Amino acid sequence: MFDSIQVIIPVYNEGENILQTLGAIESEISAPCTTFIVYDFDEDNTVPVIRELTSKSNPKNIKLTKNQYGGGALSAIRTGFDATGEGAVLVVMADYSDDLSVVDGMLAKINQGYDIVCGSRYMKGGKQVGGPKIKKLLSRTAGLSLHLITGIPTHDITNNFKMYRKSVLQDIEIESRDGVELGMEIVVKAFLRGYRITEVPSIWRGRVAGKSRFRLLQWLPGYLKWYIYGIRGRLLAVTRITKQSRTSGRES
Ligand SMILES: Nc1nc2c(ncn2[C@@H]2O[C@H](COP(=O)(O)OP(=O)(O)OP(=O)(O)O)[C@@H](O)[C@H]2O)c(=O)[nH]1
Ligand SMILES: [Mg+2]
Repeated sequence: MFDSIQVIIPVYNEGENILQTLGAIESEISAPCTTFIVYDFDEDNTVPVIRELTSKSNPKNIKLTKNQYGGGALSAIRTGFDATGEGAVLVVMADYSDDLSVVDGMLAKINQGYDIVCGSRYMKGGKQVGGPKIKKLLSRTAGLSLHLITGIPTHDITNNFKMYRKSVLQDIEIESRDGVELGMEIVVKAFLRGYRITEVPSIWRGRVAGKSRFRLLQWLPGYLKWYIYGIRGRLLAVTRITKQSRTSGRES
C-alpha cells in the first residue's frame, strides 16, 4: 500500500509554466508528493525559478535534478525514473497540460493491484482541448486502433501522463533513446508480459505559454515501431495459445 507519489517532470525552458504546475500538484493531489524536476542544461529558464522557490521555503519535496543521459524529454524521464525509490511513480508534463485532479484516483488503482495506470483522453469522460489537429488525429487513431486490435487496456497509448509501480520500471528495459514515446514502449512491453494495466479518464489541455518541443515527423517512426511491436507481439501470443490448445486437445 503506497500513500505517497513520486512525480517526474521533464523541463525545457518551462519558467513560465512550472510554478502553475507545481501549484496544481500541491492543490489537486491529496497524497504527499516528491517532485523531480529534470532539466538538461544550467541555462534552462526553469532552473532559476525553482532555485528561487526552494531558497524561500526550502521544500524537501522538490528535487531539481540534472538529466544524466544528455538531453531530451525521454532521457530526462529516464533520469527521473532512476532517481525514484520503491512505490508509485507519476510522469507529468511541465506545461500544465495534464489533469492532476485524477491523480489520487490513479494511486487508488495502483493500491488495488494495478501496475500501470494510464491517463486517457480517448476513453469515455476523457478529452483533449487544443493542441495541433494532426497530432490529435494520429494519437487518437493509434490509441483506439491498438486497443481494438490487441485488447491493450488503454485507449490512449501515446499519452505520457501515466502512473507506474516502480518494480515494473525496474523490470522493463527502455530501448527508446529519442522522442517521447517511452510511455508507449513501457505499456506495450508490460502488456505483453502480463502486467496489470488500466486507465482513468483525463482532460489534456494544449500549452498556453512557452514553446512546444514536439517533433511529429522526427518522432513518428518511434511511435510506429512500438505500435507494430504491440500488434506483432499480441498476434504471436495468440498463435502460441491456439497451437498449445490444439496440441493438448489432440493429446487428451
Ligand atoms: N529535459 C527536457 N525536457 C523536455 C525537452 N523537450 C520537451 N521537454 C519537456 O517535456 C514535456 C513535453 O514537451 P512539450 O513540448 O510540451 O511536448 P508536447 O506536450 O508533446 O507538445 P505541446 O504541449 O503541444 O507543446 C514538457 O514538460 C517539456 O518541458 C528536452 O529536450 N529536455
Ligand atoms: Mg506539452
